[in-house]
Amino acid sequence: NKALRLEDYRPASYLVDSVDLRFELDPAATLVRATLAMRRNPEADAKEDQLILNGKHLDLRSIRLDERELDTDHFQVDDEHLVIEGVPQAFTLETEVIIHPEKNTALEGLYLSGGNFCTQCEPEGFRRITYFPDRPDVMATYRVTLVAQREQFPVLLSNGNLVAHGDLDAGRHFAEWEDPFRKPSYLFALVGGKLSCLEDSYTTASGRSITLQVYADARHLGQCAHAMKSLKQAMRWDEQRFGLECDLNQYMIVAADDFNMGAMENKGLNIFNSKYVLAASETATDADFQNITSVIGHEYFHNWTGNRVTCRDWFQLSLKEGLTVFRDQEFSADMTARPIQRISDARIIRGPQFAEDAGPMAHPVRPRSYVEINNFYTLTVYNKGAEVSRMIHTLLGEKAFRGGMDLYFQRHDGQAVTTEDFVRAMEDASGIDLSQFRLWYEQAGTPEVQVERHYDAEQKRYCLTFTQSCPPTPGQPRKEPFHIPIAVGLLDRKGRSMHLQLEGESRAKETRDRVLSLTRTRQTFEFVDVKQEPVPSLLRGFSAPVKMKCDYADEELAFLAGHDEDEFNRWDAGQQLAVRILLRLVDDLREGRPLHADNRLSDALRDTLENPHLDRAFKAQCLILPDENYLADQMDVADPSAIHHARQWLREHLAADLRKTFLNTWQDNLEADPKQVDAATVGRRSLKNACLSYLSLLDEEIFIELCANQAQLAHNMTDVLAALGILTHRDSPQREEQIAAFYRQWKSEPLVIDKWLSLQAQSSLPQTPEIVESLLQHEAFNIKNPNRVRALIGAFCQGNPYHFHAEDGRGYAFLADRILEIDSFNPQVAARLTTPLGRWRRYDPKRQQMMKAQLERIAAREDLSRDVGEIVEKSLA
Ligand code: HT7
Ligand code: ZN
Repeated sequence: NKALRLEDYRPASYLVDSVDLRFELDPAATLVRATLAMRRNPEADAKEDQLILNGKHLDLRSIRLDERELDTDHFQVDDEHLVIEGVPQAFTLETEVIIHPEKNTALEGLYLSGGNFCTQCEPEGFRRITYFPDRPDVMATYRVTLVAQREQFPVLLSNGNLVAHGDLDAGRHFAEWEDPFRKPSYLFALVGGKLSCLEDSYTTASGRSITLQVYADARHLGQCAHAMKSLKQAMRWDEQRFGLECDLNQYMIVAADDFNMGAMENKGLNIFNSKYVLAASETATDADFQNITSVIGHEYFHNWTGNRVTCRDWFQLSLKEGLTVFRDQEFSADMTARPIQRISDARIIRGPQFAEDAGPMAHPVRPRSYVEINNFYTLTVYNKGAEVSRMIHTLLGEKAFRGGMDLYFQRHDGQAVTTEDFVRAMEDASGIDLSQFRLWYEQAGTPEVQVERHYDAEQKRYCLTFTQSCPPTPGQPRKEPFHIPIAVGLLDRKGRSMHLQLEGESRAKETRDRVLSLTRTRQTFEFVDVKQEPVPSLLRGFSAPVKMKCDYADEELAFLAGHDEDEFNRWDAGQQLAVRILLRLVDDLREGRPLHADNRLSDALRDTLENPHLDRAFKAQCLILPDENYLADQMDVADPSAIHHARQWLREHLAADLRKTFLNTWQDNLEADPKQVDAATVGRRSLKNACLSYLSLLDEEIFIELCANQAQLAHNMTDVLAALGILTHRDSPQREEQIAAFYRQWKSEPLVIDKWLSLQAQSSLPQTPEIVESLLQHEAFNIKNPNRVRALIGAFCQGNPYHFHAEDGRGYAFLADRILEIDSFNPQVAARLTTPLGRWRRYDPKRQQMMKAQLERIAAREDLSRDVGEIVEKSLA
């Protein structure tokens, strides 16, 4: 499998001006007739007359060039291409192919979900529909005719505007759609089937009315209101924050049960994993509601960052994804609470993204090569990419960043461009030099920043010296220093932020919070007129995706956790303190020493819980101890078992220490209206359930009874799941009863059953591996459905490190078996499951050997997909 390299990019030899597509939709055999108006690309280097089109799993029926049938002497077809020799400067190409949606289990191209036709074309699915130059820099207008049996497929949708529809012979009907915007093939979509629609309208800032439609199966129509509300909020937000208005007459969202990822921003016809559309407070958790808001926002924001301005090639993926994640994070922060959103963003970066940066698949935000592009829809491209946009925002400020966005659209609307074009627009609009900053796109790995501090009491000077380094990553043994924005504050003894004045500056500015630009390997910032030795608050708001290392004393962390004005850092200080305590406990456990309590964390948490000025949702976040995967990443050699027991021990210790505070807080927050999902009610629910989870660790049956009652009687899924989640770790009759009752109640709601599967997969009970094996055979499980796979297999292998890394290696064998099984029908999903095995270097020699053995077993499979092949090969390299 050959790698593609960024430096090999060449413009397409032929362009497509317009596309006319006719689909005769039939689950077993769909006929696709494509008429392409093509011409030689004046920008192409070679003046060849050979036309190469992409095409995969297509049964070619006929080819006509300028209305003349081509015979087999004039073209060649292989598994991936159609090559036509001797084409003229400009011509019309007509192809007819048959495809087989019913057999499409890879869920790329045209496939069936719940009996409905739908498509997924990004990144390279269009080539599974018809022969085409399937690359994002070939943009065309589309006219699409869909023909199908009316009875079975009453709704027929595609991008753009409906221009004609009507009945045909033999029970068939048709719909004709025209999309006036030029678009790359990856944004093409069609949907056909039995769907109901929630309709509304939106009036843009300039007064245009847009029809909004959310399509789902009839029985789920009542669960579409939150998606609709989120869409309208996103439209308003983008007008207000970025001055960007929706350009469509009709905006459609369709919920599909079988979907490889979260959602897809096809022009005017977004297709969503139903998980990110459907929600009611009885069936979806507060987190589900928030995810829906953010994914609906994300896909909508793509209409400008991705669709109006798209990517030149897939190496530029973060141009649209990183920027759009930044936009959706900002949107969610405005819809809920900014510090909570930031904590959730940072959890992803510091957990799985840093792990990706430290693993075998580490790659820059703009990768330089790939074997299978589907493997590069990663946390690095998406979430680190968002951090890169955010850092530009931090360095430029809101006004200049907005100026950069305006200039970017002014220059590039309707074009397929690069991350370089984006950075240049930011530079030109702001006058700020981002040359060194560009390294964030080019260099992989997580920078580490070591801090030294020095206070000169006599001179009243305070120095912060930062030293940055970045570990080697595959293909990049040495790194140049990054341009790192470090937001800082200095706290006095009372916890107030001090005035910040750097050496050489006048005192005029009243600044208590500022951004330092670290650009050199080692750099000192000297603050003057510092009246007392401060405690520094560093990397406020997580201002850069780096590991900041400061030799804080435990007391200083506790002080920051109690006083920092920056809520993110206040939370973070508590987390850092918890990590230290947990890692000491891990050491004690490994050395067979008795475990000792450390009251600093209890005291800090008590102060937080009793502080009337802090938000409830924030308090709930502070109660969540760093998770087992994150703790494993902080160790030289990860010990999943010791980590699990240490964390459990600390939770029990905190429960005992803070019993009274937890009980009071739980009681004070019981009144959370089950039907409401506003930020205040969500905060209340999260806090009372966090307290209940601690209380349940006490040896008091009453709390288990409380959980059982809550699981059985609550009318809100967050409450039900919180209680069931507690019970799932306890070997008790209540557990069995409630798990069975939950299934009986929800067995016809697959998205709810996913929660049921995940809870069981994440249980710490010793019988969990057997339960997971047996759930594979359960009537509710379907290995062909990606949501079910993620809910059971993903939750076990990524969300239950204690059992997945069982000493006998059966977790590894279990995963390898599933990867091999799934790879034979859905390589994308199989490849994503492979990540935990790729981390083998992080474990002890025995586990290393067992994990490697499973990777080798997978690698030895003859017909392995390119998707899994690339990850396994890089993991073993
Ligand atoms: N841009 C979309 C990417 C996507 C995707 C990629 C590979 C395979 C299936 C997929 N479904 C959607 C999603 C997004 O970032 O908005
Ligand atoms: Zn996206």
